[in-house]
Amino acid sequence: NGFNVAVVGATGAVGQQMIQTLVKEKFPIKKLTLLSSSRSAGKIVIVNGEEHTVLEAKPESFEGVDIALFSAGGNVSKELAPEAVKRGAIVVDNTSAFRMDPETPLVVPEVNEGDLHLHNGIIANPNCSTIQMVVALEPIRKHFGLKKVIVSTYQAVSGAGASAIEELMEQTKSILNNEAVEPKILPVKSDNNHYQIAFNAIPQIDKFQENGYTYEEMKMINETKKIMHIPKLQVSATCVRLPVAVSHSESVYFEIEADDVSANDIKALLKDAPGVILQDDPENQIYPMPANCVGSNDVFVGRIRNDLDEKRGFHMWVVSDNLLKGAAWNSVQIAERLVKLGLVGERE
Ligand code: 11C
Repeated sequence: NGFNVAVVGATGAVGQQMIQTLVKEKFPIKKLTLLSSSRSAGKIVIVNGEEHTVLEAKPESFEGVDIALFSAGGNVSKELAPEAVKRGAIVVDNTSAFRMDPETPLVVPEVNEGDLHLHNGIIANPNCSTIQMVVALEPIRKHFGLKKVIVSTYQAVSGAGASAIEELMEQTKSILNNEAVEPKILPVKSDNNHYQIAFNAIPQIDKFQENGYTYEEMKMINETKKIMHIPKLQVSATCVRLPVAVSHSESVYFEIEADDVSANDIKALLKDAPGVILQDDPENQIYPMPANCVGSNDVFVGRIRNDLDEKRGFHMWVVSDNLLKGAAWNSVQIAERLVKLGLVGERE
């Protein structure tokens, strides 16, 4: 009993975490199919002690598949997600291919699980930096209303894939050995210039758009409005890459609609919020840090304080494992919710 599950992009940084999360969360799997581009096909992946050969993803690969988790890049999703749907699968897509399509729900279960009912075969998993921010903002929106958000991110290199983690490690070693570095991947592999990430901070994640914002920044802006169902929300973002391997951090400024709300009210709310762990005790130097969040499915929040000039304005610090809540766990959580809501058919 269980479901036929396919993971597309099974050898990537997120794909690997998807497989581990399916196992860790004991997702009811009848058959697991691991798929990838032709480049990685043939690789062996061990799942629960069993060897699985990664197969090249083709339209026919999805025959008999109930749930397909995609994380192999937008072009693969654009080509193959509709093929999977045609063959009866529900797709949870962790790329930007369908996120802003009005017909495709963009879901973070703690925020807008109800949107799952509107699916047409594909559910989009938001960008990692968006997910952790909206998990922290949603309880605030619900109780006090939300008017404005300004976020600055401090993002881990794993967001740019396994090769970017390698680049950070190699550069760090070279610099410590007084050797020259030759950046090849960050900030964006396909862009013209590449910069050192070790001992540095790069204020570019993804390509620049005509309006001067990067695509990562525009994802945070547009996806937040869609997930939270507030098209008029004022949102701005500055996204920065740091020499951290895993877990994104964010400094979030937000303005609420309600009057007479204190930082303690916000803390009390977040203490019991789903998917949130409050770590906020400045006297004892307790606050979230990326190194402590790796491997956890939760979103960690701390440093909650009132703005000194704007009485409806607050600041907070939000950290989460970008490969888990930001990607693999949110996708598997969506799959779990689809099962619970009876939106995916179990096969005999
Ligand atoms: C990064 N946020 O840290 C990106 C990675 O749209 O799912 C996630 C890309 C995406 O580079």
